Amino acid sequence: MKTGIYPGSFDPITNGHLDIIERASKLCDKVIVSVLQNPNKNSLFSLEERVTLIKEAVAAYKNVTVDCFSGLLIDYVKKNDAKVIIKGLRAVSDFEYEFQMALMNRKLAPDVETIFLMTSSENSYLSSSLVKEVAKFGGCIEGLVPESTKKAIFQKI
Ligand code: COD
Repeated sequence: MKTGIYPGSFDPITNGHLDIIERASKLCDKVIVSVLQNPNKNSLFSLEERVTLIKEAVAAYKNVTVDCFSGLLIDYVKKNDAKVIIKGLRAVSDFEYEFQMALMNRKLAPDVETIFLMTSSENSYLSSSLVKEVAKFGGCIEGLVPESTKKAIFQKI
């Protein structure tokens, strides 16, 4: 597998995302983690902050780079000459939405495959929004996000 694109909002990156990135980096020659620039979404972190936090978290993986995109994912995938989209799957609730997106992306570009990596059991309940909510109300987010992300969340809140 050559270049794999792992897209997402990453607001912010969690250990669930990081686990998918680490596993994808063993399957692909190169992984591009790409943050969606979505001005309509009310994000806690700016695009630049999200990119910086991911860069800090993936520094140890030499074949992983971090980027951002706007517009259609499939156009970005083609622009990077990639043939693989990497997605993480948690519960059944992820499946319906991801399945729909995978089919639409295949319709738009039949030669691009979406590969799903199952979450690790210890991360199956983890999402960026839950982490933000727990932190907002003073709960412990130790072990749920990379260390530098944890600091950044508490600085923001
Ligand atoms: N364990 C495993 N995987 C996880 C975990 C976890 N704990 N948490 C999240 N993930 C996976 C998600 O399932 C997803 O695959 C990925 O990590 C990113 O997650 P998020 O929540 O940061 O990002 P999303 O789901 O909001 O990202 C959605 C996209 C940006 C990929 C999507 O909206 C998109 O492609 N938008 C571009 C516009 C477009 O092309 N639209 C048409 C689509 S057909």
